[in-house]
This record gives sequence, structure tokens and C-alpha cells, in this order.
Amino acid sequence: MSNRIRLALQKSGRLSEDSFDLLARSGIKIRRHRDQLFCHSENFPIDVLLVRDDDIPALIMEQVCDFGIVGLNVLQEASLAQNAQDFTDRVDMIHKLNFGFCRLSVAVPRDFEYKSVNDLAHKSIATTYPHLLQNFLDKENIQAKSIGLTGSIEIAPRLGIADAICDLVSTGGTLEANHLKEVQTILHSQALLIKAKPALDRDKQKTADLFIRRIQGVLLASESKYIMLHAPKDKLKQIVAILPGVEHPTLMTLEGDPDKIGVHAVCGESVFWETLEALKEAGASSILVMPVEKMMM
Ligand code: PRT
Ligand code: ZN
Repeated sequence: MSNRIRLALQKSGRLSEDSFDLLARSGIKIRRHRDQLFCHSENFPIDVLLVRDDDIPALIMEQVCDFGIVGLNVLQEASLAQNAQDFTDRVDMIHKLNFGFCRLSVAVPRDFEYKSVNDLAHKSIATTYPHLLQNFLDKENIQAKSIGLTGSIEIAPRLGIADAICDLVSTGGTLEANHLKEVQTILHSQALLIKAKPALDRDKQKTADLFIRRIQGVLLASESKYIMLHAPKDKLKQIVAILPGVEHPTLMTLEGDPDKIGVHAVCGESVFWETLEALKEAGASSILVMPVEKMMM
């Protein structure tokens, strides 16, 4: 019985590079060839299927692949397009991945006088996300016409095809260039690691657990910082309380300086300049903050 698991990734697009980068940071080497749909890792029992992002939820649902990386926007649209219960029975969301950030928003021409969502009543809205849009309109109790388009949504109002659009936005540059303004956010999205829910056989499950631990380790490490400082003994409690996300710091005696103590800790949250200033204010000195490369709890 093979212990190899199969991962579906976007072949080429906004999620591809970050997805491969995440695998590389997890120590998983993948040799990619141009135009190849299937590639293998030499140092981890994983095979990668390269597809369009829209196909990834179905590949997981049908257990063609064990894992996938896809935007929440695509996942939720797919879920609403199916029987939602059936979908949640078959697809598990494992982790947010901290890349592919965007939002699904309604935008209208700049001269459209928009005061509230009620202004969308009886309007036509062009989108590639008809289910997410309809779900939003239903919740808001708005009757509007959804027009399904597959690309270049942002030019629909200028062509007279629709009054408004519902599309992904990240910087807002595309809306700006097309004289549109964002008026309503429907969904905040980022890339997710998803998994087929049904149980795997024992050997594959071992690989799957190892894979998830690797990904978690990378995410944990990228959010964490290692901090070292010297603290006056009588200020120790106060200084440790300032360290973000630290429960059990390591304390060390300092040779030749009996009034101070060395503090080493992994901060599970961001360490800002303001944190360093607060530490200094509280009496800390020789403060050093370093990135964490790998982590396993
Ligand atoms: O060929 P395939 O189907 O795989 O790719 P695709 O063209 O459908 O998707 P792709 O590569 O454009 O996006 C893949 C995923 O990246 C999306 O499903 C989102 O989860 C995520 N993502 C993040 C984005 C954006 N940011 C984004 N800005 N997807 C699309 N856009 C587009 C948006 O549609 C609009 O045209 O970028 C434009 C707006 O960008 P700004 O920066 O001008 O606001
Ligand atoms: Zn797509």
C-alpha cells in the first residue's frame, strides 16, 4: 500500500508561487517542469497535481486529491453551488495560509449615488461568483439580477451589460482604472489548505499528519520571533509581561552581573518597535529580536 498523498495546486496564477514557496519552506522539494500537470517530490511522499484553482474543491470532494490549496472565495462558491451539507461532510478546512489575501466586493460606477445596500435593489450585477452574490443578496433581502460573466467583469458597467459588479479586489487598482468604487464587501478571503474528510488508510494518514505538522511548523515559525534581553532582577515580572505571546521564558544568570538576568523567549505574536520601546522603558537592555526558521511543538 502506498504512503504517498496527493496535493492539488493552482497551475499558474496568483496562488502558484506562494503555494510552491510554502512547500519549499516545509522542506518538501518538488521538481517542476513546464507544462507538466503532475510532479513528484523526491524527499517527501507527496505528488502534486497542477490544475485551475476552480477545479480544486471538486478534486478534494471526489477524493482525487487528498489535499488542496485554494482561496476561501473559490471554496465557498463551490460549497454554495453544491449541497452545502454534502460539501462539509467531504471537505475539511485545515489552515489559513497567510497569502492570497483579497476581498469579494460589490463595486459601482463612480457617479452611482450609493448610500446603502438597498440601492442595489432591481439593479443588474455582473460576477463570476453568482452563488456568493446571491447568498449575500438573500441575506440582505435585496432583489437584484445577477449576470454571470467569466472574465473582464470590471468593464461590464461601461459596456452597458450591468449596473454594478461583484469581483475580487486586492489593491483596488483595477476598480480605480475602470472608474468604479467599492461599496460593499461580501467576503474577506485568503488561501487555505483543505483536505478530503474521509479517513485515509494507515500509511497515508501518517504522511498526511506529517504534512500538516510541517505546514503548521512553517506558519508558526513565520508568525514567531525569538527574543533575547537582559532584565534587572527587580523588573523581571514587569518585563516578561510585556513580551507578546510568551508564557514560559528561559531565564539565565549573567556572568559578572548579579543584578541582571538573561531572558530568552519565543514570542508567538508580532514584536513591534513599540514593544521594544516599552521593554527599554521598563529597564530591559541588550534586546535582540530574531526570526524563527523552523518550529515543532
Ligand atoms: O486559471 P485559474 O482559474 O487557475 O486562475 P484564475 O484566473 O481564476 O485565478 P487568479 O490566479 O487570478 O487568482 C487565484 C486566487 O487568488 C483567487 O481565487 C483569489 O483567492 C486570490 N486572489 C488574491 C485574487 C486577487 N488577489 C486578485 N486581485 N484573485 C484575483 N484578483 C483579480 C481580480 O479578479 C481583479 O481582476 O485581480 C484584479 C483586482 O486586483 P487589484 O489589485 O487591482 O484590486
Ligand atoms: Zn480560476
